Amino acid sequence: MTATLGTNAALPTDDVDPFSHEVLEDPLPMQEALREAGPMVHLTRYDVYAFARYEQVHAALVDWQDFQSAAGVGLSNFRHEEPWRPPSLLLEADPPRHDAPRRVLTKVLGPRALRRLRDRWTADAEALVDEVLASGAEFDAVRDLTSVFPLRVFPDAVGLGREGRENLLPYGDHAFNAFGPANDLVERGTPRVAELSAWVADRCRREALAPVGFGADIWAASDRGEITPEMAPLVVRSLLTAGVDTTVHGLSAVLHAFATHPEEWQRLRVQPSLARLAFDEAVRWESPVQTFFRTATSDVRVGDHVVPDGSKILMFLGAANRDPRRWTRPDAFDLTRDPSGHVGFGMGIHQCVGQHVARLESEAVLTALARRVRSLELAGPAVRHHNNTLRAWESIPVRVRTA
Ligand code: 8QM
Repeated sequence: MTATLGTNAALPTDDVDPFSHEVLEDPLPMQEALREAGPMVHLTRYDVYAFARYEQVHAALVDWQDFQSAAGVGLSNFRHEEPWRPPSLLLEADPPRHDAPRRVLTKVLGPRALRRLRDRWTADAEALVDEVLASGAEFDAVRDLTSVFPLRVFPDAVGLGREGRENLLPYGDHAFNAFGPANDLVERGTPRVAELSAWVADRCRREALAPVGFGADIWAASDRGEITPEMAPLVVRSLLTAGVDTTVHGLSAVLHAFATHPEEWQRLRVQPSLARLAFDEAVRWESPVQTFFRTATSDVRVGDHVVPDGSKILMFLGAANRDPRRWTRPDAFDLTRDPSGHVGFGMGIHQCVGQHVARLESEAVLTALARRVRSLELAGPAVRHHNNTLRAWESIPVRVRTA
């Protein structure tokens, strides 16, 4: 039976707040409820249409024509609301405007650049892991490792000045909170927004960036006319927004996964080449980026229902990555599975342009650890960090036995 266009009779509804502290602490029960309620659920609290099943999340991600990004990929609808910062030329843009900046970043973060970084990052990871292990058998994996390594290697690769780098994580944390509703998490970040945004904008200027690095490469692309000089600083800003918190929390996810799955750690020790697969499986399992929104460009039919033109669609990437319709034993962190096809990096034209950078960072850290650490376990309760978009850890106390 087909419903009449414009009627949404029998569309399941839910008044859950996906951005409440209770859900952020443990989103899995809500995710299951939304998946089981149906292919699409109306979330009454925010008047948005939610997809929690893999099929619909994947379909929405690849359908940029019906589900646009240019009206914002957070709850805020740029058709009616002023964005908190000039929109990203990549994340918050649709074709054709999206494509030139995307092409530039694809090349800047491509295989050639990564080949130049691999040896250095491998040595940096080994040095950091040696430092941490020398400090004792117990440490905090977030404080000492996962929040340290990306900040040691990524800003240098961008060519960012040394001063003020402590601003990167707070800026990113706020940017990811700002995709959600204006709740207490956003309010807590608001006092520093002007200061942090001004610092980021200043650091994206050509004169502020090193002559070699991703930043300089982006500016060089503007010299070649691939993007305009006005676009260059905003493309650099995308690196600084998307490249730090995500890799910290991705690394935290994989370390927490191993600390709670000792048999998988043994598998990695025996076969360190599993490091890359392990990271992707952790990105599936934890989904450090939990959610993104789209906006319907017309009345869009989804199954028997209709998403009205201009309304917001909330895609639960984390829920899709644990959908039993797509994954066997979805809740298991399992190095014998093939995690490819997960939507933790998105899918389609906006799929994470920095994913190879993230994989290289995690490969360097995991390989260094696997060579030295015989066993890895929690030494106390891990503590969540709440963010409207990110699934994150504040603290992961671990105990290791070295080889
Ligand atoms: C999320 O500013 C940006 O272009 C940007 C910000 C955040 C992301 C991506 C891009 C997905 C990691």
